[in-house]
Amino acid sequence: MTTILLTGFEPFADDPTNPSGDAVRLIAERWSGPEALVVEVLPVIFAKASARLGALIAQHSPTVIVAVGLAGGRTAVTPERVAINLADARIPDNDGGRPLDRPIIDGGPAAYFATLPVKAMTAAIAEAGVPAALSHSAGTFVCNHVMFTALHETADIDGIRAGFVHVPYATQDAPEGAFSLPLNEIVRGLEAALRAAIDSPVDATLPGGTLH
Ligand code: PCA
Repeated sequence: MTTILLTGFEPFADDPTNPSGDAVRLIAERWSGPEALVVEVLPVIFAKASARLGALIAQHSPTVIVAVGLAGGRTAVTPERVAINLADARIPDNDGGRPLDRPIIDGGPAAYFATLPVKAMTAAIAEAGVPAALSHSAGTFVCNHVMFTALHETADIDGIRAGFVHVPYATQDAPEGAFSLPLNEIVRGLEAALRAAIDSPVDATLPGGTLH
């Protein structure tokens, strides 16, 4: 049976919750297949998060990996196109770790493109009626770290596609004045993205670039 791996993150910084972790738990409860879905909430700790993801890949041999994280301040659900080989933490992770200007993989490539159909996923989120945009930077914190290591570990394995989606704050826990979406909209957007990731082995040819 085809297995899909979907991850979110625990809360970090000053936020009481993390909609990425809450959303993937809800998706697991509602999942009706036909693929098997493995869901896990990762720690916001550089080394632990990537090690756990590596262990899940080895244990379950998923064909599609979608990791999800919170990008507070974003105004849409955003599939990420690129992960860069750089850890540069503006804030400490949940274990106090704060790498600065460090490669994630010494001697590794500068970047990987997502191997998921990011434009088809963005279109599917929009079709579900949820604000959607393609992103060209996953930042330099734990989310980029997890995306980069997932792509590095799966680079030589045929038949595995991997990528990352950042989500805005959920309305119930958004800081005052911040853009947010109701958690159930985030869930619907992610479900649409996940379905597109599974069903579109080749990406759609659509506009999605940015001018700046
Ligand atoms: N967002 C952070 C790490 C965990 C999360 O949900 C990030 O964008 O790196």
